[in-house]
Amino acid sequence: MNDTAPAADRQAFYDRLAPHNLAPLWESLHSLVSRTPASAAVPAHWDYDGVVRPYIMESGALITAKEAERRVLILENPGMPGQASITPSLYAGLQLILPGEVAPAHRHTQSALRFIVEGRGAYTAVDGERALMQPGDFVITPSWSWHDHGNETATPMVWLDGLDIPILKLFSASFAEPANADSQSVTRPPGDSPARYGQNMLPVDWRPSGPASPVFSYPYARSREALATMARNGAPDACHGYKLRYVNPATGGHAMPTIGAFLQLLPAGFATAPYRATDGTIFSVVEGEGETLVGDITIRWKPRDVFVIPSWHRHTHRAGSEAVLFSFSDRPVQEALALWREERAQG
Ligand code: GTQ
Repeated sequence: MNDTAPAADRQAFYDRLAPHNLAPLWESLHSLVSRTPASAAVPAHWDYDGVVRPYIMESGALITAKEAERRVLILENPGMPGQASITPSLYAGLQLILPGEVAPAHRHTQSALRFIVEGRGAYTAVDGERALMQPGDFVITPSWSWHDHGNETATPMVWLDGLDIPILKLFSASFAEPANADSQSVTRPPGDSPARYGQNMLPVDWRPSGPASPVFSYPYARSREALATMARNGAPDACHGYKLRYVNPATGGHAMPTIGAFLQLLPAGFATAPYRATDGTIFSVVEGEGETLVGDITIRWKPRDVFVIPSWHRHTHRAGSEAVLFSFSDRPVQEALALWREERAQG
């Protein structure tokens, strides 16, 4: 073979390789080892009130939470149809639980976060302790923790689920099991974990048993107040506005080892400087209206909408009114592997 071998000869060679489970690297080298990230995901936006909510409510009439086990509409990235992924590494869905329902207890090696979108007062129970949920609360169910969700209120409850399902799939490391009762027995009263681990103090002889945060509920009221105080007392970051990271108070690391989560405030009229990072990021709008420019796409968002910015897509946010955005990504994984990169402005 030389530089001038006819394409047909090469193809004939490839065809003879295939039955032996062999393939020529040189045909795919530059897409396998790209000069810059090439995500299969594309920027996408889900309009909650206009489009998604009616379908979620319709699902409530078709199947119970018990039969479904989890009654969720998956937010699937249009660049990755059929893959139950919002980015190549993360899954997102919107889960509905109606008054009187229980999503039965189970556990799995996937880590999950909940970000409350609608309704107030239903609970997620994690390892025997219930957290009552309000809009904007961030709740985690770490890998292998027992969890069930119940709604003893009079109104539907909807939250955004974020899980590392594609990461566990990549590693072929999924284990799951149901509990022997729909609702796990309550072994500690609500508020126990926040008292022990969430007051900038820790029980004196306590040692973490794993990487996940022992605080499994981060109420919106406290995070929102922190952002408001930051905004009163200092200048915003050019790329992020005022942005906080949810942490494991025992380590200062992310709340879970595979998913990082953030809450940011953008003052009315503020436009962020162009920014990109290697962690494709899912945003849930809590307050305010605005737009995000990514390439030649403009995503116009309002409260309860979800949108996704894939890896290495330069973007800017513009807040029409004061806005609060929740977001999550696989940043902790990339950081642990020393792969995470960002680029602020220019370029
Ligand atoms: O609540 O445990 O959206 O196991 C997907 C899988 C939620 C959950 C999802 C799950 C859950």
